[in-house]
Amino acid sequence: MSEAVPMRGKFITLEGLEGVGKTTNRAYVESLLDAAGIAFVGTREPGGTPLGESIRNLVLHAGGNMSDETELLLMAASRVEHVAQVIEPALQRGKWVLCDRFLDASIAYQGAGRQLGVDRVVQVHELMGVSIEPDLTLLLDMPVEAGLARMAARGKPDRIEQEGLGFFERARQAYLLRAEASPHRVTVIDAAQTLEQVKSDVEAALQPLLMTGDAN
Ligand code: T5A
Repeated sequence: MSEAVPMRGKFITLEGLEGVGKTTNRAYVESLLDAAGIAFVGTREPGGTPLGESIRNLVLHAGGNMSDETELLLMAASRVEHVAQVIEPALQRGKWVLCDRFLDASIAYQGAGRQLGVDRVVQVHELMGVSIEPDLTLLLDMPVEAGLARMAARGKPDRIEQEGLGFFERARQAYLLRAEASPHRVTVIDAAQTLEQVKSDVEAALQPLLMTGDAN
C-alpha cells in the first residue's frame, strides 16, 4: 500500500529594510507556529545552507569592490541552493517554512537599490528555475532613517548597510510596489509602531493561513 502524501506546507517570508524588526518578529511567528502545533523550518537569506552561509559572509563582508551584477548572482546562487536543499524538501514533507528575506529582497535591493532593474532580477531567477512563491509575505515597513537609527546602536555596519539613503529609499519603494501588485500575498505592517502593536498585526496577518493550514 502506498504512503499518503503529506499536504504541502506553507511558505512564509519576512521582508523589509534594515532595523524594521524582521529577526525580532521571526521569533514571534515561530512562537505562534509552535503554539499551533505546526512543524516548521526557520531559515534566512542570504544563507540557510552551509554554502549559502559562506556566500552570505562573502557578500556582506567582502573587502574591495564587488560589481552589482556579482552581488545579484551571489544572492541568487544562495537562493538556488536554499530552495533545492531546504525550502522545497521541507514544504513537500508538509513542514512550513519561515524565511527571513527571499526573492523580494533581491528585487528591492539589487533591482531597485542597485538599479539593475526588476526585470533583470526576475530573469536571472527564471533562468535558474527558481519559481517558488511565498504563501504569505509580511512586509515590515517604516521610514528608512528610523530603521537605520535602530541599527546604528548595533556596531559596525556590513557592506550593504553602508549604502546611502537614496539606495534604501529606492529599495523601500520597490517593496511597497511589490505589495501593491500582490495584495493577496503581501501584508504591509507598520514597523514604526510599538513592538506589542507590531506583534498584534503580525498575528492578525497570520491568522487566515493558520486557519487553512494543516497542523502536522
Ligand atoms: N540582501 C539580502 C540583499 O541585498 N539581497 C537579497 O536578495 C537578500 C536576501 C542581509 C543583507 O543582505 C541584503 C539585505 C541586508 O542588507 P540581514 O541580516 O538579513 O542582512 O538583514 P538586516 O535587515 O540587516 O537584519 P537585521 O537583523 O539587521 O534587522 P531586522 O531583523 O529587521 O531588525 P531586528 O529584529 O534585529 O531589530 C533591530 C532592532 O530594533 C529593535 C530590536 O529590538 C533591535 O534592537 N526593534 C524595535 N524597537 C522598537 N519598536 C519596535 N517595533 C521594534 N522592533 C524591533
